[in-house]
Amino acid sequence: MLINPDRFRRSMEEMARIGATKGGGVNRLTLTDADREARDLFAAWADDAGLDLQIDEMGNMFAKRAGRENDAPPAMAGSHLDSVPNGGRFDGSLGVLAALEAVRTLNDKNISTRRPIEIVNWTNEEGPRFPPSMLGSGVFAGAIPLEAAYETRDSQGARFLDELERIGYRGEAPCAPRSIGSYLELHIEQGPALVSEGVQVGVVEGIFGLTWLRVTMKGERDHAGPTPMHMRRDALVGAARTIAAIREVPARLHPEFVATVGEFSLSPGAINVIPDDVRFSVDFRHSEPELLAEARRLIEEAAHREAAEENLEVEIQEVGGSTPTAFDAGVAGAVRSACEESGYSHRSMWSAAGHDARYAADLGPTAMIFVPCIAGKSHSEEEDMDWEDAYRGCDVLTRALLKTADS
Ligand code: HGY
Ligand code: MN
Ligand code: MN
Repeated sequence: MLINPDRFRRSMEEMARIGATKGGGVNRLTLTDADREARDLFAAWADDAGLDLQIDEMGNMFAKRAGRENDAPPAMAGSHLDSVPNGGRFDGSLGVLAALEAVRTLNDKNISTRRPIEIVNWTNEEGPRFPPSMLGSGVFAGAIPLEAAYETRDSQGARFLDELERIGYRGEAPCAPRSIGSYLELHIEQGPALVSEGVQVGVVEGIFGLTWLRVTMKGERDHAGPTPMHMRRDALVGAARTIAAIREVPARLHPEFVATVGEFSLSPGAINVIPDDVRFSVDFRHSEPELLAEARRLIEEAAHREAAEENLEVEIQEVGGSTPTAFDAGVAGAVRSACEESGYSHRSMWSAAGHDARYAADLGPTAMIFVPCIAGKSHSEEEDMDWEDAYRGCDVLTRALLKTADS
């Protein structure tokens, strides 16, 4: 291997101590103190590696290693250091710290590259605190207006901009599209394909589109006892029937189609009161835009039908979305030949998880590298991986980055 596995593992384990949870995961919601601590640690390591750190208006961090043609569009590699609530210690940090290990390796071996290399830590890749996901890369790619991102509020009413300033990461550099030579992102697969097939590396050639909705159903609060059933406007019943209908949508569209209701709240939440206000989210994904549009139609149709049935008001708000995107064959080819150089088994695949690579692909040739995680589990404290898989992924990233930085 080109890289130094022990050094890479030590950095991963030190980063995993920030926001560490009792269950072995991490809680590093974007723009919290834990996120700031992770950013500070990454900044210190970037400085130790002699990198020039730029922070932009969205808090995206770009640690630059000079290239022989230092004004050439950079070869970028990165991911994110924020997590979902009680998430895993590999999701995101693997890609940022593998890129750091790649640069440390080039420094050790005194290898220069034509292009500068930029390691990226994207702000708010995950999204649960400040939807939508991939917010920092979305603004960077010009897909999301900066002002809209700044005004986003979390469930406690905290404003994105205020939290970004509070942790001291509202940078000066413009967060706006610029040309990139290439972008590579190493990530755990977060699914079962590589593990079930015993394949070591995924050459990721594209990424699913996703849509996030928030549905509100309002009925009438009343007494659970004397209110006859035919006189009720029960928001929970309408929501429950809608959620059951949403569960049937993927099977009607495609075996790889997915839909999830992850957030749910109701009021007043008292045992003897008919609920009058229920809110829930819907996350649905696929590689074909037409199927995403059809799913949207079916979900909205179900919500309006069940609301009418129970005489409820219904509001459906889109809170995030990105279109399916094919990555670059050339960069995917660099990943493939990096696997062949090291004799790692590999297969082509698409990502059903959202990643910042989706937006990097709008600015330059992009591809991703997947490595297996245990049982394909992620977004949970049990997320885990075999360190040999982490080393192989970092090795492939380093070799592929050498190719794209000299392309
Ligand atoms: O939701 C996603 O797919 C990503 O983990 N934010
Ligand atoms: Mn991730
Ligand atoms: Mn994630």
